Formats: sequence, structure tokens, C-alpha cells
Amino acid sequence: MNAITEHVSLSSELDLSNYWMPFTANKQFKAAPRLLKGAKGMYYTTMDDRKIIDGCAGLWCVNAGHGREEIIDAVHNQMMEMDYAPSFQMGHPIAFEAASKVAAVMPTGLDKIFFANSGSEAVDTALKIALAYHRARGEGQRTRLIGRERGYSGVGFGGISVGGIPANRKAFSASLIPGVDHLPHTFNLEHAAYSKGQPAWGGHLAEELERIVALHDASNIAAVIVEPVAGSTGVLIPPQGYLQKLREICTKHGILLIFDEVITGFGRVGAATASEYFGVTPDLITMAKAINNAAIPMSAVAASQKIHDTVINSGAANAIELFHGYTYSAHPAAAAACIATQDIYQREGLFSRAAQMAPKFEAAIHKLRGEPFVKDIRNLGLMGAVELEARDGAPGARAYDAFMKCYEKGVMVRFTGDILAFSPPLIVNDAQIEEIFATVKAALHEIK
Ligand code: PXG
Ligand code: PLP
Repeated sequence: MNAITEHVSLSSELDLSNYWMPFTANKQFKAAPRLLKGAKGMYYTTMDDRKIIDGCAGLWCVNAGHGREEIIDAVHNQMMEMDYAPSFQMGHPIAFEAASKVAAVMPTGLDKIFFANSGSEAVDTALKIALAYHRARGEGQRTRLIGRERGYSGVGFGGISVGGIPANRKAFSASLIPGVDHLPHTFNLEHAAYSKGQPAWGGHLAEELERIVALHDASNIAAVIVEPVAGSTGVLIPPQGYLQKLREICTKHGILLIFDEVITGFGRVGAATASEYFGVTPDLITMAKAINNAAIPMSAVAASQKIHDTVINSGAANAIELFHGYTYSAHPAAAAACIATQDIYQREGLFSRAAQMAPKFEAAIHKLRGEPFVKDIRNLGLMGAVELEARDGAPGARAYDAFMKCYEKGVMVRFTGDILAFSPPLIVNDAQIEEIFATVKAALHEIK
């Protein structure tokens, strides 16, 4: 026990000193901890027995709502049957079944599923598949990768290299993978503030890809990776025509297009995938989080048949074709949770429910226009952001205060910089949407 932990009135027996928390202001948190002990449906329960409505589906991942008994039962039964089995040179039926379920909701043609355990691993996997593919087809010099400013692709060395978040890269700058360029991000306050859905302005920014391709020559470029809608950096919606243009340019130059759908996959935008929603099919899709309602760590890459077959047919009949995989790839418990989750999505029609609720969500979030400090609001499907004016000399402080006020008032929101982000479970109802944004409004009136 240390001095900090003795102050924890909520949990006097709990030692907070050993757990080094991820992406957390550890000193600040441990001085005033926020501890959750339960979750069901749309709500968390705090240590002091308050109900908190979940405005962000955990970290954009609990799309079917918390504590789904079908998932819990499936995991329990699987663990009783077989807790673990290797996935290297061995198989278990549930892994194949999970792959079929996932393939069924991917865009047509993207039906080869490689499992990993986090979005970051999925991104590393997709980048490696892209390199392996070009090598297998005799273009091994295609090694360059193109990401985007304000992109988040996880925290592996691959992900932070193609990602475009300065803070995530700064300390690791000398060790980023070489040969990466970044497209400009597409957010523009002057031309696209308060856009509902896709901004009309900005499609031309995809042309920047031609400039990068000209600089290096297409023959050296393996892949472009973007989030169809950037989540982490504050819900940046692709301008009209932008993704289509990226697709065209990639196709023209033989460059693979990877959509990082770790957040947008499984209903978030009101369709199974953002690819389907926007009508743009990439060559590879990364997914994680809602793949199994975040019940057990799991992620995956969906690859086109062409990519898969090219790699698979490059080796001898008895040789491993892709030297890649994780101890827990297709872990039986994660696979069981995945199958049960996909069944819930289908049975309850949650992807179309998200599409149905989207106009209500849009109306409710845009009602915050004109409230204190609000300088932009943007939304698509069931994801949205409210950007606040930063406090002079203290970037992020105002959003943190708003987040804390909302939490005190019983609503969980996310904040990144001075942006509040919202992504409720797809089971959210009208009253809960109203409650989330009414609480944010009240909070904005109480902060400085
Ligand atoms: N790609 C994208 C597009 C993501 O959003 C990752 C990769 C990495 O996934 P893992 O499972 O390695 O975390 C992500 C993750 C937030 C937040 O609140 C976003 C993520 C994770 C945690 C918090 O913005 N995105
Ligand atoms: N480090 C060591 C020493 C290992 O033996 C392994 C896997 O066998 C790893 C790292 C990678 O772990 P994982 O497969 O869980 O990614």
C-alpha cells in the first residue's frame, strides 16, 4: 500500500500500486480512481453502486450490450469442453465455424479469415499479408506502406508506423518501420463544420495518393491503410467520394487497399462493415472489438480470395505458406464468443437497428450546437463527436472536465484531446440517446 491507495475511499482494501494502466494518466487516476464493478445491457455499476449509462460501448466494442448470457454460456460451455488447443498445425471445429460466421458478414469476396487477438495484431497481420502477397507474385520490391495523419491503427510497431497520432509515435520515432508515407487527414473545420454524415467537401484529398505514388513509383508501394471512418482521433467522417477515389487509385496502380474496421466493423455505421455502407470494397479488412462483443480478446483480418490463394499457392505442398500466427489465434473461448455474438447480431438485426437509430442519434447530438464551448459536431451511424474549444494553455482539460461531469451525472463518454466521442451499444433506445446528450448539455453548462 502506498499513500495514494490509502485515499481510496471507494475501495479501501484495494492496492492500486501494481497495475500500470494503459493509455491512462496513472497519477491522476490513482489520486481519484473511477472503478466499475458490474455491467449489464446499457449500464455499468460503479463501486459505489451508481448506474452509469455506457455512451461508448466500452471502448467502441460492446455492440450487443453488456452481459449477454448467450455469449457467457457459449464461452462457459466451450471452456468445459476444451479450454485450449493449438492452432499451429492443428485445428478445432469452432475456429472454422467462427471464420465462416465472420466471412458471412464481410463484403463479397473477402472470405478468408486470419485470427489474431487485438486490433493492433490484426493491423500487423494485414501489413504482413500485403507484403507476403506482393512477394509471392514476384513483386517483392513493393514494400512501402501508406497510412494517414490522424489515423489510429493500434500500438504495435506496424500500427504506430502507419498511424498518424504524433503522441503515439514520438517516443518511438527511431524504431518506426521504414518506408511509410501518410496521406493528409480529411477533417476541415472551415469547410465541413457541423456536417451530418459525409461532408460534401474534401473528396479531392484522395488525390494526394497520386502525389505520393508519383514520388516513389507504384512499383515500390505495397498497400494503403486507412480507417474508413477515423474513430480514435475524434470521429472523422470520410468526405463524399473520398474512399471511392482511394479505391480507384489503388486499383490503377496495383496497390492493396486495407480498411481498418476495428471500430467500424459489426454494425457501428449501420451496416455490417463500413466497406458495405460506403460501397467500397478493400482488399483486406482488419477487425476486432465487436467481433465477439469484446467478451474475450479476438481480432481478425479478412482477405480476398486472390490474396489468400496467391500466398497459399506460393509454397510447396507441405510447406507453411505464411510465417505468422499467435499462440491464441482462434482461441476456443474467443471463437465461441464470436459465434454467439454473430448469432445475436443476426437474430436481433442489430446492424439494421443501428441504421434505424442513426437519425435519432444524429438529431440528438446536433442539438448540442450552440451550447457552451461547442465548436463542431459530426456523426455517422451510431458514432459521433462533439469538439470543444480548448481551454487556453491547457489542451484536453476542458474535455476531461466534461467527461468527469458526465461520469458524476451517470453517463460514460470518451474524450480525446478536446473531443467528446460517442458510440453507444447498438441496443441503445430513444430515451437513452436523449439521456446521454441531455447529460452532456448539463455538463457543458457546469464546466469552465
Ligand atoms: N485500429 C483501429 C481503427 C482502432 O480503433 C486498433 C486498430 C487497435 O486495436 P487494439 O485492440 O490493439 O486496441 C484500434 C483500437 C478510443 C480507443 O477510445 C480506440 C481504440 C482502442 C482503445 C481506445 O479512441 N481503438
Ligand atoms: N515470446 C516468446 C518467448 C514466445 O515463446 C512467444 C510464443 O511462443 C511469444 C513471445 C509470442 O506470443 P504470442 O504467440 O502469444 O503472440
